[in-house]
Amino acid sequence: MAISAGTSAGISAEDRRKLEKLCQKFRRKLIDVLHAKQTGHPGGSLSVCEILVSLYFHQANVDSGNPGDPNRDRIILSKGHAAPMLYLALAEKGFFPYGEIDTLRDFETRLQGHPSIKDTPGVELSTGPLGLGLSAGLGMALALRLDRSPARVYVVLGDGEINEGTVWEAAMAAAKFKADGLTAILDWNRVQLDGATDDVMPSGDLGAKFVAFGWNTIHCDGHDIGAICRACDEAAAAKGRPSIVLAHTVKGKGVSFMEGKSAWHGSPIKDADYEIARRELDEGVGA
Ligand SMILES: Cc1ncc(C[n+]2csc(CCOP(=O)(O)OP(=O)(O)O)c2C)c(N)n1
Ligand SMILES: [Mg+2]
Repeated sequence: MAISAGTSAGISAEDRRKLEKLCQKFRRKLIDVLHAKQTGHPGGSLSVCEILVSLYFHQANVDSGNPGDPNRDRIILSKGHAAPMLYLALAEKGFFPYGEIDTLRDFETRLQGHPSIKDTPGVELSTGPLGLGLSAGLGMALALRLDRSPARVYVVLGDGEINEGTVWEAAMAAAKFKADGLTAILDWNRVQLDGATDDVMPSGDLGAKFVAFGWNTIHCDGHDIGAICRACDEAAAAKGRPSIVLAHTVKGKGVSFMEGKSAWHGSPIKDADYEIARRELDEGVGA
């Protein structure tokens, strides 16, 4: 796909439109595969779609033709259960054939239920147990700085995930070490596995919390590709501290009956629901 990847100077209207189309394609394929497999995580995959597409197809320097480039940017999907959307992005980037997504969660597939650095080309960190990605990403950012690399590290977090104490240890350490090569992006959909995030564990004003921890904090609409790219540019320009993009999203985005519902965190998609979801995505309802 002819998109000016790896630039960090905003996104043109034409490129934005191409990426919006890519999101539509990914959402349809995601629903097809999760229905066919009767497994997976629709809600969190749909909510992170524009975030991953903005990173892989515009913001980050990631090239499947040169996967070992020491100066590549690193993208970590710390909320690893959204692996199906990650696999669609990696396939479209050319790390493996697009059709391989149809093997999702099959016995001996390279595309397991959660990302595996050992098995899946393009994956930078095995994730699934929540709370690990920010610490690992911080370590990568510090190592890259020692190597005088221009590469950035992007860590995509879930808002339920940040209940994990390790996230806040990493938040403290990232500020202490002035890790300005690190950008966290919070998929702030306000829903987690079995309820509203604020019912399970109230997190209050997350922007104020990260500011208090010494971070540069940027809010954006997490389904607006232009806004995500601008926020990431702003993050890259901030020196002497790490940045977090608080991306306001909707869990299940694009399928009306899934939107905002924890019931669709990890439920298999039955035939009748599949028909409705597919029709809505074809017609662009809710997207
Ligand atoms: C350490 C750990 N505890 C519990 C789980 C089970 N789990 C998987 S997803 C999830 C909820 C995550 O919610 P959130 O981070 O908000 O993700 P999203 O809404 O983006 O799907 C939980 C509790 C896990 N994977 N790891
Ligand atoms: Mg959530």
